[in-house]
Parts: sequence; C-alpha cells; structure tokens
Amino acid sequence: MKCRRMLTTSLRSPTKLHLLRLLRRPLQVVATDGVRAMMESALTARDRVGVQDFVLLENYTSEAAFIENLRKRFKENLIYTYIGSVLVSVNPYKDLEIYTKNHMERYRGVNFYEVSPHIYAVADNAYRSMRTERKDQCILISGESGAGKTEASKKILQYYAVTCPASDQVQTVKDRLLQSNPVLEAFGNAKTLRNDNSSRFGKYMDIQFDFKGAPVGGHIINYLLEKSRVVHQNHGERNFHIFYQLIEGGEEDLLRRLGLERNPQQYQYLVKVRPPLFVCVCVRVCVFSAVLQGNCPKVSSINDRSDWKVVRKALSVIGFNEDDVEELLNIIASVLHLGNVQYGGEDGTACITSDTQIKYLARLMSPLNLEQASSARDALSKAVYGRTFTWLVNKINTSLAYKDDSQKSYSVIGLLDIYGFEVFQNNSFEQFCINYCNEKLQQLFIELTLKSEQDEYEAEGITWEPVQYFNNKIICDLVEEKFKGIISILDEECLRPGDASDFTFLEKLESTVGGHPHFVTHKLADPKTRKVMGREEFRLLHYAGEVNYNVNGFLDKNNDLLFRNLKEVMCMSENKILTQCFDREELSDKKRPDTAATQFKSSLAKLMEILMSKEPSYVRCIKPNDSKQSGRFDDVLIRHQVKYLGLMENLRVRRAGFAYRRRYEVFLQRYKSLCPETWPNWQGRLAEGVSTLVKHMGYKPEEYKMGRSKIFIRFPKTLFATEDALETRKHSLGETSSFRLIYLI
Ligand code: AD9
Ligand code: MG
Repeated sequence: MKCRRMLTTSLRSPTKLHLLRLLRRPLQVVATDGVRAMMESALTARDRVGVQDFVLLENYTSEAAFIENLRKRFKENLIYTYIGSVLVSVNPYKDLEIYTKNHMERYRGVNFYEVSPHIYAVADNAYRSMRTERKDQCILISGESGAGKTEASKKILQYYAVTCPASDQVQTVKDRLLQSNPVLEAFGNAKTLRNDNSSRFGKYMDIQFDFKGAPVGGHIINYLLEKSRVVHQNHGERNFHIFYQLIEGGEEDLLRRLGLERNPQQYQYLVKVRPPLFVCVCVRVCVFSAVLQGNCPKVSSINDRSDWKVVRKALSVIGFNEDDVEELLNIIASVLHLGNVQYGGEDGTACITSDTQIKYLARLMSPLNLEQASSARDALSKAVYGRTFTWLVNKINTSLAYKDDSQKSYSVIGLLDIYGFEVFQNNSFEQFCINYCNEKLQQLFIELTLKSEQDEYEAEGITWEPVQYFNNKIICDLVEEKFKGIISILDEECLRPGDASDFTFLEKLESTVGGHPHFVTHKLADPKTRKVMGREEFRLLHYAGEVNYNVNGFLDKNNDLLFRNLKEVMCMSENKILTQCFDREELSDKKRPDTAATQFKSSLAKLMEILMSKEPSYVRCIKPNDSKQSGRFDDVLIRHQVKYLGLMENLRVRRAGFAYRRRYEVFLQRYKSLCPETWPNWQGRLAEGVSTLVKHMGYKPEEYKMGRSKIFIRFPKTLFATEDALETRKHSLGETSSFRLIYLI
C-alpha cells in the first residue's frame, strides 16, 4: 500500500493509472523500494534522453517538442532517432565510439526496433529484407551540404564489408568497394564553405549480393560533376582534393616528370591570384579570378600528404596498373599547366606569353596548338577533367563488375549519396541543378512514404486517415515540364541563333513562367523581395527555402561546348585515357549533343525509375551548426532543416492516428509475461493472444486497433505503461532488460 502511494506520487499520470491497475492484478509484482527507484530513474532517463522514435512523442504535432527531443538526444551523443522506419541523423562533428566491430555485431540479424536507432540497423534491415523477401533495396540518404550523407553511406558500406559472408574472391570485391571511396572523393570532392569534404558529384552505388548474401560486385552511376570548380573556386574554397594531394604528397621524381612544383601557390587554378588586367580573349575570366579565386591551399582538417598515400594504395587495390596511374596523373598535371597558360598581346590580339607550360603540355598530352588553346583554355580544362572523372568511374565499374556468369541473378542494395540542397551568396547553374535534384528526391520520398503508409493500412484492413502535406510536384514541374519548364526555356535560348544571352533567357522566363507561384524575378517581385534580389537573378521558392539564382553563365554552362578543333587535338592525344574520353565518333556526329541541363534531367528521370523499382529505406541527415563544431545545437538552423526535410509531415503521416504498430508475434513475444493467459506460451492464434493480453492490461477499445497481422496502438502513453509494467516485472524478478524500448541509450 505504502509502495503504491509512493508510485502514485512519483509517476506521471497516464503511466500511474496503468500501473495502479496492474498492481491490483494477480500477476503483479510486489513493488519494492528498488522497483520504485528503478521506475523513477527510468522516467528521469526518458526526460533526459527523450524518445528514440518520434512517433512516441506525446505532442507529435509540435515542432518545438520534436526539436527538444532531438536536442536532448544530441546532448547525450545519441545522434540517431527514428520516425517509424526513417532514420534521422544529426552530424556530431566528432568521432563517437559507436562504429566498432562490436556495434556491428550488436545490430546483425536483430529486429529493427529491438535495438537503439543506428545507421547499422538501417543497413541490416535492408540486407535482411533483401534476403528474406528477395526484393532489391535502396537506401536514400538526404540532407544539406555537410549534414553527414557521405559519412553515412561509408558506414553502411563498412557494415556490409564486415558483416557479410566472404570468400577470397568476395574479399577482393569488398576491398574494391571500400577503396572506390577514397579515389572518387579525391577526384570528386572538395572543400567548400559548407563542408571540408563536400561531394561535388552525385553518386548512386549498387552493391550486388549473391544467393548466399555475399557482396560479389558493384556498379556506380555518377551525376553531374561540378566541373566549373576546376577553373574557379569561391574565396575560402578549394579545387578538387587530388590536385593538392599530388602536389603535397607526390614523390620527387614523379613531380619532376610532370613538371610540377611542390607549391600550390604556383598554380592559377589552385590559389594564385592573377594580375587583374590582361588584354586577352578571356578578360572576364581573368578579372573574375583575380577577385575570387579560392586561395585556400591548406585546410586544418585535411592532410593532403597522407591522403595521397591512401589514394595511391586505393588505386592499386582497384586494379589500376602503373601505366594507368601515370596517364591519369599526366592529365591532372596537364590541367594545372593549362591553368598557368597566360595570354598577352597588343591590339586585342591574343598570344601566349609563357611557353614553358606549353612545352609540358605538348609532352604530357599532345602537340597543342597555341591558338586553339588560347581560345578555350578553361573549357578545355573542364572538359578534360570532367571526362577523366567519368572514365575513372567506368574503370572502377569494370573492376567491380560481377565476374561469375554462371550465376545470372543477384540481389541489389543501392546507396544514394547525392549533393545536398545548397544556398550560397551567389547561386549559379550548378546550384540550380543540385537543388532541382533535391526537389526530385523529396518528391520521391513523399510519394513513397505516403504510398507505403497507405498500402500498410489497406493491407491491414484499417481505415486510412488522409494527411495534409505539401506536395512539391509543382516545383518539379516548373523546372522540368516540356516546352514551358525552366530547362526547356533555357535550352531554347541555347539553341536560338542570334542575340540569345543570359538576359534574354531571364526575359523569356519572365514572360513564360512569370505568373508561377514559386517563381519571382526582380521585376515581378514585391518591393520587399526586390530589395534582396539582383536584376540578373530569378528566385525559386523551393520546398527547402528560397534561392536566388544569378543567370550569368547559364547559357555557357548549359551549352557546355568545346571547340571542335580542341576536341580533334584531344582525339590525337597519345594519352590513352584521353583518347578514350574524346572519341573520334563524336567528331563525325552531326547531331548536337543534349545540353547539360537536359542530360541531367534525363539522368535523374532514370535514377527515379531505378529507385522506384526498389524497396526504399531513408536516412535524413541534419547539420547541427554552420561552424562544423561538435556539441553546438543551433535551433534556428535545425528548425529550418526539420521543416524542409518535411520531417513533421513525415511524422504526421506515420502517426496517421496510430503511434505504434507491431506484428502480432513480435508484440506477443515481448509482452506475454504480463498476462497469465499468454505466459509462458500462447497456444492459440496470434491475434487472439494479443487481444487477450491487451485486455488484461486494461487497454480501452479506443486505444488500439487489431489489423490483419499487426496491432496498432493509438497513443504513446499506452505503450509507455506497458513497457513500464514489463520493466517492473523484470526488475522484481531480478532480471535486467537487454534494452528499453522508449528511453534506451
Ligand atoms: V555534401 O552535400 O557532400 O557537401 P555531406 O556528404 O552531407 O555533405 P559529409 O558526410 O561529408 O557531409 O560530412 C561532413 C563532415 O561531418 C565529415 O567530414 C565529418 O567530419 C563530419 N561527420 C559527418 N557524419 C559524421 C559522423 N557520423 N560521425 C562523426 C561526422 N563525424
Ligand atoms: Mg557528401
């Protein structure tokens, strides 16, 4: 009695009622001081670390409650939380001891909800679904730049590499899969203002598994590399890592062969500020460079020298021989030399003033004609680098290809790590493409989560309660619709002979999509918006926020043209990689190639098809602050991401009336000890067992619904009380639980 009173005063009311009810029943525990202390500490723990699944939040429609739960967990280094089966991850910006082999073992083959939220749980769940249901899977990782997508994808890959069965041959594939990362990061990642290791390309990687569940192959598709970075970076940013790695880490004789100096300051494309005025054909590029070039060779979080060693080793694991590596580095060095080609001259006629570089270029790449080089140096550098990157991906794919023809079928888990939504001070064509891509992924997410929820309710025979949400299809249409979408209008201007320019493009946008609710320009804006918009900008109201795009350079970047004679020169190159990158057939092809935006649009459409054909899992990454600091939880920044990732909507959809659902067998197995009729074993039908159990626990009819294979519980408090009762019982029997469903650490 005394104990009951103590519980009454120390517990929160819903739990209290249930416990009191329980304490009156035959299978009750004798509540001792120990039990009381345990219950109190459990409640304190819940207060301290929040709930591990947002569906268990009492006030699930409150954004403040959502953020508070994230904050509590973040402060306790609990960076992962679920919304049902979606994993929300907050970048800790520090190494946590949660990725050890022991952790991997802990998640292997265990029920998703029976362990604390973790990226390994998502990886394991996808793997098991692939094996048991024989359905291809994909894991979609999204979030803004620096939120932790690439790290998450690497953790997933490591999980499979360690936990999946392996023979010698499989071990080689595992090594190659793992080693493809440092190589692609060296050539495709760079320091930006947002992230010291920002992916400047999109990546979709299939991991192929044989019938035994061993990884036997892989395939990578890359999306739109930000080539413009080769020739220009914003202040405080860098070019692609490989340039600095080569200069810092390359062996003396290698650098000598390549004609490179061990000093990034020597290279225009890396740091050196050009003299502001040249009388030359590309005056604009030069002046621009003088003001804005990166000038950021050293980054405290990056060790280019040791990274170089890692990359060199990775290249040989993947199967590059010395010749391949030499040719690849010849190209990288050539781009640096090309950047140092300077022009001078009188009367506006261009001539090259520095011939040392040309000598090197001729030796390393091809006999390069001065005039050809002078007219499109930067275009050439971008084309060479971009195509080499694609070649590199193809080469990695060849090395990862599934070799065993006797087994025609394999199952697949796809990993998508694509550039996050980006907003800079100055946003250009690249940001337009990146943000369009994020719109498409968000649309897919909405369609698939809503659809899977709806399907589940239908399958279980429970009435679906429609949920209001923002469907961003309207923005995707604005960008990609045939004839009247932004890409079509851009292409039209690119193809139009005569006076087409970035500004006629802007005018055409105004006249075609000017009335669209998600589109604004300076001319069309209200006075307040006009103040923060330039005359050369258009603004898109993305699902993730408003972005102003400067039209300068849109036509050039979309055309992505390279003078024919430069292509010819490249085709004649003695460098084997370049001859593969610049195919002669391209020269005889009369048809104009698709523009960059149209190619990107088509590749995204294909990606959507791939993803739609697979069973998706989601990881939604959040960046806690803009200063890359551990322990700092910036409310405003996080609220913004919660909003645009649609997490509140996701939660509302997931709850759709019910906080919790579990398959009958899982529910019964966990709680059967709480009811004398279901303990120790229930012999009858599972649904009846669950029904008997919950009635015994005092569930009211409005608190739950019985589906075909699952129980649906409406309120978190009902589940909390059941969990508490289980804990009390275990404690009274001297058992400790292996996990706590609600406040587990
Ligand atoms: V971008 O769109 O490519 O610019 P990502 O990929 O989302 O971006 P990334 O994974 O590169 O971000 O993470 C940025 C940095 O955060 C990493 O370099 C790590 O220093 C840090 N990070 C991210 N996730 C973790 C983690 N789970 N543990 C520790 C992390 N540090
Ligand atoms: Mg990344």
